[in-house]
Amino acid sequence: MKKTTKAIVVSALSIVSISGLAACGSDTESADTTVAANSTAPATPEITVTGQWARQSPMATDMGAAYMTINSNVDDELVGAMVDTSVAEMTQVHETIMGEGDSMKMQEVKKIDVIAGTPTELKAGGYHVMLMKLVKPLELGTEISVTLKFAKAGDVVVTVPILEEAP
Ligand SMILES: [Cu+2]
Repeated sequence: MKKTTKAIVVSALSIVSISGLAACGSDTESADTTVAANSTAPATPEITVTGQWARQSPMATDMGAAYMTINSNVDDELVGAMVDTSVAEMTQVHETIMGEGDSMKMQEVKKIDVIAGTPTELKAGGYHVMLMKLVKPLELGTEISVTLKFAKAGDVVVTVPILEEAP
């Protein structure tokens, strides 16, 4: 009986060390990721979004931005975003980049890579979901529904609260 117990302990340890190696290799060579992906059955793409919020929009602007942290169990791509036309007429995925001198500017991005197991942050000064031509101001204490479009996971609908500052 004791021998059996030991054998189980040893195999459990070897599993830990193998997964440890895979984790080290995954951010160096993409070949390692491919090996890891092939060694198990393909996982169903699953997206988890946390910390989502959109800034209360001042009356003077017709633009707003939504921020969040995206987690995925497989490598995926955020390829677009949508809100209902009762909220904003146009929605784009943007990144904020440094312009000339200290100026900041924003540009649309075709996609954001979402790496399995690595949180992808959409935050002020970086990536964000841009709400353009707001139909009405984003009012503190209300919520909007944002549809995120992923290459593999498809549409993911997120309820986004309107806040003054990041939660
Ligand atoms: Cu923007």
